[in-house]
Amino acid sequence: MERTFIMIKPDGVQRKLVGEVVRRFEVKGFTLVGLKLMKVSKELAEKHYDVHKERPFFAGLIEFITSGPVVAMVWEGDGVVASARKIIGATNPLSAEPGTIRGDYGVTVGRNLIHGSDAIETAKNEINLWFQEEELVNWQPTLTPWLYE
Ligand code: IDP
Ligand code: MG
Repeated sequence: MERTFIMIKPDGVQRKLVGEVVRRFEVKGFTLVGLKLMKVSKELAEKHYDVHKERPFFAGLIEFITSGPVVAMVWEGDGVVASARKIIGATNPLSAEPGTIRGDYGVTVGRNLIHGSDAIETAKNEINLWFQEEELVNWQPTLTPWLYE
């Protein structure tokens, strides 16, 4: 089954949006298979955002991500990688559609609340970077027949 890596950034945690974000993925029909509240080291933040290391906003982004606790999660379900990106909304919250997390709660790109993997391969790498295998729980929700034909 497909999995994606989702992280509620420090602004999302400070703004008490953890429950709201988890709720949106749960009610959509995805399955939570890993979750932890953690302070992010500079090393982990830099690895996670390595693709952006030459960008002008990189230093600020690393400072922000390491500034307070984040909630790291792994969610599972058919098509979860692309669907999660839709639930999250566009990178710039002012361009994100109402009804998306960033569209409903954010006003600026440097405080856009949440991260979601952008492709299946990226998701695999990010899950490996953030979670040990034993931190992920393989389980079959009882409502599976009510979500999948
Ligand atoms: P994504 O999070 O929607 O995948 P990316 O382009 O991969 O967006 O950028 C990663 C993160 O870097 C963004 O979520 C945002 O926090 C930050 N970021 C991107 N562009 C800017 C910018 O122009 N200024 C400040 N921060 C930015
Ligand atoms: Mg990205």
